[in-house]
Amino acid sequence: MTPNNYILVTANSATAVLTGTFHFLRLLQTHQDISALDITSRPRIRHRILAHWDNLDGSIERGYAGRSLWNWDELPNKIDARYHDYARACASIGINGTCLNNVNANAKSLTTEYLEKTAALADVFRPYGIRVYLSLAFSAPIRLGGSDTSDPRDPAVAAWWKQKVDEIYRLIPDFGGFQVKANSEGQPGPQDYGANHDDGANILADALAPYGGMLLWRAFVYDTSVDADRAKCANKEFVPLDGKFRSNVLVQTKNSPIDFQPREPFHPLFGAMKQTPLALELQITQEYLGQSKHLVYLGGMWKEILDSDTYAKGPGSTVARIVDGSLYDHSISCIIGVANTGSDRNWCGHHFSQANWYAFGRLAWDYGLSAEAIADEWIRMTWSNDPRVLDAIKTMMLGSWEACINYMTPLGLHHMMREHHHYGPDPGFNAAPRPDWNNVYYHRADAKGIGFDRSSAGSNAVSQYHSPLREQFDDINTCSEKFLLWFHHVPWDHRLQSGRTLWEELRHRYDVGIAFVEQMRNLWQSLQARLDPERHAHVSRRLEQQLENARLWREVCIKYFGRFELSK
Ligand code: GCV
Repeated sequence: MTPNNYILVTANSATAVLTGTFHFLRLLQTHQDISALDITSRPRIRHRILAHWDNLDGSIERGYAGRSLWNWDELPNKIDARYHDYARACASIGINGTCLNNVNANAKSLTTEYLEKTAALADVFRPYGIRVYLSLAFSAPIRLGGSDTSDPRDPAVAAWWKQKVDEIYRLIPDFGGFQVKANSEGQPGPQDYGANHDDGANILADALAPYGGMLLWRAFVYDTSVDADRAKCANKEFVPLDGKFRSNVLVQTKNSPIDFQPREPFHPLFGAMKQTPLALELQITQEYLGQSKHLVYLGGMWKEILDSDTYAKGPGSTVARIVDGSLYDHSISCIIGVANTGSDRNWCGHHFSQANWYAFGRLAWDYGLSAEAIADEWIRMTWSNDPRVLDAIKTMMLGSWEACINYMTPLGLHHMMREHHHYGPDPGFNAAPRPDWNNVYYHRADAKGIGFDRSSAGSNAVSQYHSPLREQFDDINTCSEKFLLWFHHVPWDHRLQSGRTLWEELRHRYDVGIAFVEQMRNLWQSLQARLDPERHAHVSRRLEQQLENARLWREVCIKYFGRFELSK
């Protein structure tokens, strides 16, 4: 037999052989040349986790694809076939962890009854190389342990956590660790007792350490007493704690400072904590990007974040190099994506939302891949290798994120959606119980102009970025127009690069965004004969809804902002 007569997939572990095999299948499915394969691949980020905001009652916070996949009532006895399908899909794109429950956690998930259910899922996922993680309620020692405190400095509290973790590892020997949302949006945490994030994280980390478990402590905090600008709060709370966390703690940071808006600059915590590994949290479920009604491919958005240069150690200090641990030489690294899966037949509510699940896994494995290359793979494997189909869908996907920004929040606008459910526009909303839950807090439109002044003359959020970014963002003339209204309050008649005034440009952007959705609809129609009727019809209906909603964004926003512009 000559060497050309066989194909060898080999690796340093059984799971890695599985990953390699999936890679080979991908080459076949995407019609690649396999005559002279010589591929070596290793993940750039070690822990690649899906975070499910799934509640124990089967509902999903920010879930748009039906009920939770986990049927807690039937577990541990009944193992749904879909658990295997889920694990296979995750493994095929290199995902190696799943956090099963909502970060707004119910303490009940740590009871023995629920741990046995979790263990049954862990048994299903193990052969696919996927470890389970749990979100915990910091108040669990009170809720489950009968304690009157969950103060992390109380030795009895630490002992309670230790015995709970021991119990978990007896049931699930390869348990991954915990994800914690503490002192954030009303969740309990160490600050309830005058202790701090490091105290809280460290007792949990100490309990996990003997087993090699990891602690993901979220930095999504925005206490108004810390700073009046929500964007600045996380850095002000966490940077002083750098160096105080145990080595198995990662501070989990959203890609952007406010929330998962259609576009924001990268979170300034990246590059501000050198001694602490930072996990990057992305949102696959499209809470603020049209949910499962809009076709928005997020590959480009995540690339923009990962490729952003923080300049923390000079040029080339990208967010990706902070997350993968290479910039500050951390051996532990993690990326975590808020899942968009549910029990819908098509998994994600919209056939195209699957592309975001796929892109998350592929980028987590290799953030050097381009959004286009990932879209190309996904289209070939999901729809067709037919070049006409490929070209049309690629055009749709690659333009879809920028279109969404344009018809929702162009030029750096952010947080303008309807209250609670976050679908559709409500720029005038001003009735929330806290200022930074109001939309007027973010756009600050008045007769003079529009935008949040975070320059050195305003909230000075720019100071949380390294030079030369700080200076670029600070100056209205050098700040990238994509972040203009995120950093500046800009006069309505300020001229932009296009030669248009701000007001003209805003209106133009809404039109451009809508025109692209119309183009997507037309391209999709042109593919009717080439795709299966059922899926084609489903996506067609969704595109109509998207177009209608995009037009609503334009109508409501132009009407609302027009009042200020006219009064100038
Ligand atoms: C899980 C936003 C979402 C909440 C979410 C929160 C978080 O505020 O709207 O649903 O809660 O982020 O990430 O903790």
